[in-house]
This record gives sequence, C-alpha cells and structure tokens, in this order.
Amino acid sequence: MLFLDMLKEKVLIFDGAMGTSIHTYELSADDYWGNENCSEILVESRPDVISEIHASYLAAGCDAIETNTFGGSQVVLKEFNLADRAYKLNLEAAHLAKQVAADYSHSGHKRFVSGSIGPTTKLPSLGHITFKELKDAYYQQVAGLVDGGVDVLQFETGQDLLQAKAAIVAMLDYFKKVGRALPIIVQVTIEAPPLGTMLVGSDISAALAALEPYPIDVIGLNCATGPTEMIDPIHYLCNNSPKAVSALPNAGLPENIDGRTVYKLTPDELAQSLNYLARELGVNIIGGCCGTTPDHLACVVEVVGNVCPKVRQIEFTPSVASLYTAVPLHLDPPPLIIGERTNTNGSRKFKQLLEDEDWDGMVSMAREQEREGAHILDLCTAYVGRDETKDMSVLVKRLNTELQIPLMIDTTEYPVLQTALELIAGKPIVNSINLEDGEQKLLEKVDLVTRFGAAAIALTIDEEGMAKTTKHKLEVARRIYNLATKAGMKPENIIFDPLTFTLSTGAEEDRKLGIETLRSIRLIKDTLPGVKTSLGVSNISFGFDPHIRQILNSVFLHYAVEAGLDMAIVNATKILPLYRIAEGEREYHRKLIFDERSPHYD
Ligand code: THG
Repeated sequence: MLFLDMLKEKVLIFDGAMGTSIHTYELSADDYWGNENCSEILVESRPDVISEIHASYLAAGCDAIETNTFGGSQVVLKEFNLADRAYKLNLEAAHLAKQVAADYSHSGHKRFVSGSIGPTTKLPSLGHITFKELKDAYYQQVAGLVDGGVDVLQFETGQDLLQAKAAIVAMLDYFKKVGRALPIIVQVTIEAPPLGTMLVGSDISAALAALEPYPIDVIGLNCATGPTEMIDPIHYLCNNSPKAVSALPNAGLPENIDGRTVYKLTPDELAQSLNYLARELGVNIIGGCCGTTPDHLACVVEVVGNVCPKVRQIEFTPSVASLYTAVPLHLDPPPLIIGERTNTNGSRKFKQLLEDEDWDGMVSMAREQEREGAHILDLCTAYVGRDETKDMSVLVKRLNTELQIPLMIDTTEYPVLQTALELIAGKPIVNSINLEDGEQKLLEKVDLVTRFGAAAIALTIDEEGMAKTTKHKLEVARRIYNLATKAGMKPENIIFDPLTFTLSTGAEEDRKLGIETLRSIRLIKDTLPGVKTSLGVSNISFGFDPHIRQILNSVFLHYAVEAGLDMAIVNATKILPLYRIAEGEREYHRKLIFDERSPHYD
C-alpha cells in the first residue's frame, strides 16, 4: 500500500528521536571521523548503529522511520568540510533505512521511510543565506534521498518559511527532472508560548498561508515543545488546513539540568497527549522529536495504534501573508485596502526618496500606510535610469521583516519579480500578470507565481491592448483563468483587475469606461468561480483637482464594492465614507460614473 493511501486509512505513527538514541551508544571520535556532532557521518562509519536505532523504532511498532539525514545538506556538511559528500550520504542513509524497513515489512505491516531534511543553520529571512544557495543545497540532498528510494520527503523543524519554500522548490525541481513525484511533508517549529511563533516570528496562520498553495501533502509541527504546548497551533491547522496534519513533539519542554538538556515527559504522558491530538483534533501523523525513545513510541503505538483519522470539518480561508501573519483575501465588510503610495509611479514623495536612496524614508512610508489601516502594501520601484531589481531587493529585504502586512510586488519585469519573491517569507501578491505579450510570457510569470506559492493580480490586457468593454474584459479574464488554472494556480489566488480608466478626458468614447469596469466585476465573479477582484481605484480620477479626486475615488469605490469588489489599491487616508460626502456632490459623481448626462452637465 502506498504512503498516501495508508495516510487516509489510519493515523500513521512515525519514529522518535535519532539524536537521543545515538547518545545511548558510546561512540568514539573516530566513529565521527573527527567531526563530533556530525551524526550524519555515522551512516557510513557506523551503519550498524543507525540500523539498530531504525530497527528499535520498527520493533516498537512505528509505521515509518526517518533517515539519519537531518543535517545532510551541503550547507550543514560544509561546516565539517564534508559538503561534497552530501549526495552520497543521503543516498546511503536512504538505502540503510529502506533495508531495515524492508526487514520489518515482512510481517504484513508495511513500513515507510521518510527522507529527513532539516532547516540547516541559516535563516534566509535574516540574510544568512540566499534562497538560491539554500535551494541548490537542498536539491543535492533531495536527489540523494529520492535516488536512495525513500517513500516520502519530510522537511522538518522549519524556523523560517523561506527555508521551507527553498526545500519544496528543490523537491519539485527534482521530481520534474526524474519524472516522478513523492509525497511531501512540511513541518515548522513553533516556539513555546508565550512566543507561540516560529523563530523568525511567523505565526501558524502565516505558515499555513505560505505553504498551502504548494502541491504538498502534509503540513505539521515538530520540535521545540512537548505535545500540550502544541495544542493551539495544531488546533488551528486541524480547523483550517485542507492538507493532512502532523505533530511530532519533543518529550516535553527541554529543561536544563547540570548543563544537560533533559526531556521529562514519560512514555504514557506522551502517548496520552498524542492520543488527544489524533482522536479529538484529527491529526493524521504523530511521532516524536527530541527526547523521545523507542519506549515512548511503543507506548504511543499501544494507545494510538490503528486509529482511523478523524474526519475534520475545515474552514479554509484563502489568504496572503507577511512574514508574521496571514491576511484573508476577502474581508467582511469589504474592501481589503492595498496601500498605493510606496510606488514610484504613484507618489512624487516616494520617487524622490528613491532618487535620494533614503531607504529609511521609504520604509517609513510603508509603515505609515500600515498604521493608516492598509491591509496589504503595493510596492513599485520602477525608475528610468535606475536598477529596478537592486532597488526592489534592498526594500523587500527590509520590508520582509519590518512590516506586519503582506506585500504586493508591482512590476512588469520578470527579474524584478523573481528577486522579490526569493526574499519574501510569507505569501505575497504578484502585480501583475496579463496577456499583453502573449500566452507564453503569461505562462512564464504564472510559473514563477506558483513556484513561490504567491497570489497574482491578473489585468484584463491582451495582445490587442487594454480591454475597455465588459465583453472584452470578461473574454480576457476567461482566457487568463483557463491558462493559469491549467498551469496549477488555484482560482482563489487569481485576483482579476478589470482596469480603471480616468473619467476626466471628457471624450465621448471614454464616458462609459467606469460603467464597463463596474459591470465586469460582477460578471467576472459570477462567471469564474472562486476568483477575487481588485481595482487601482485612484486611476478613475487622474487629471481632476485634488478635492474632486478624493470624492470621485470614494464614490467609485463604493459602487465597485457594491458590484462585488474584494480589494482596492487606494490611499486609505483619502477615502471618505459616503455619509461624509454632501448628497448633491455625491449625486454629481454618481452621474459622472454612470454617464447620466443632462444638457449642461460638463
Ligand atoms: N491596477 C493594478 N495596479 C496598479 C494600478 C491598477 N498599480 C498602480 C496604479 N494602478 C495604482 N496606484 C496608484 C497610486 C497613486 C495614484 C494612482 C494610482 C495617484 N497618485 C497621485 C497622483 O499621481 O496624482 C498622488 C501623487 C503624489 O502623491 O505625489 O493618483 O490600476 N493592479
């Protein structure tokens, strides 16, 4: 039976700690080839020890064992001058575990081998390593594990969502290369309350939002705490995640006794807690991390062995996320506010700050919009004569950690987009994709969007140009929808922007541009199920006096929301609620938008 089939049938029990078991052996410096603390080398130097440990967990009744490869990426092995052995170590570790699992599978109880991939010692969000370096290192590790025959890949102890994304991208790239895919487990580590976040500050909602778009099978938690301290985030996953959930806690919170780290949870205590997580909350995979022993797992098997997974009632909320937390893609009441001012094309002040390279000033503008109530921030660093990629990179590096709200990357340039996406730990929005340069170019961008698990604004622009009629807008939207969903994007991550044009020209052919945009919002949402909509609202009033602009933007936003708009790129401080606008004035603007002209109107 295959791993994913088994996962549907029963709560799977993974093994316990490898490190804790290794420490029960008296190993010499020679066993470590002089690299004490590099336990991955034991696969080559003392395969008997590693085999015995694997066997001890299988004898305890576990369904799966993890390869001894937690620190098996070049990034970690480099610290022991063993970087060039990464592929081979992972390959051999996989062979070893598979051999032991095969020995124990004869009883009719199929045992699985999960390829363990740790977080390394570097945090990309803090600039310790680039996304590309990390992904390339993981790729070698993944290659060794997959070639070695593991049944499933397991990124674990994630402290930074960029580590997790780098590992997932490496896995997907390797699957593509060899033409076959394995199930994927992704586990993050949430520090004990009162912190309750990952090491770099992400809460469980940010983790779920950033990881959920990927074709992975399990999202869960391991390490840092015992099972009881995991209850809140595990509860969140069980209520909100469409994927299977795993929980591999330590044997309690680590305690420091006489300079030694000890874990005090007894086998029965661990088993009772995991029993609760599985039967009451609906966790699909349980097991142990630091401090858990074969005795612990034997007790877990006794208490939670052969349990059918609980059917969970989940409420999945399509969201984006900053490094810190998730923001739903639909607010009740709408709209979601996207701050427009951190844009060289939308603010003279921002443009000047960029020219002066006043990075602190630009970060201040971003934070100001956050304080003013923006839920998401649009960011554009296009400036003729400057290096847009470099400017974007400097700003995104800072905003990734200095902003609580998610980012929207506003650029037409592929390299700018790629650079930004490699620096963002949460789940951003790409602004934008469109058909201006044909289907091939669109698909290249969609590929980038899905590679980073992002959402995207899709503009209704095709090879003919910007769609101005409702019919044309819907036609372009439908084409993009079909192409993007076929390429792996989920409808809820596609945000259609049917374009806003100014009503200030007075030209006859422009009079109905507002109506067409409003109509197309409703039509797009009715025709393309699950998608979201957005508008760059301030475009409606380009060319008018500042006072008129404020009223027209506010009134137009009102009707757009009435038509079903989910989000709007605006200046939050300049939007007035309708009751604050005198009725006569409101009526002038309504007539302008809906083109209800009287003889002396203009
Ligand atoms: N759709 C999508 N993205 C977009 C747009 C859109 N991004 C850019 C733009 N359109 C939305 N952003 C703005 C930002 C500012 C203004 C208009 C749209 C604006 N600024 C004033 C001006 O230019 O007069 C303020 C100038 C200043 O402060 O210096 O109007 O439609 N997806």
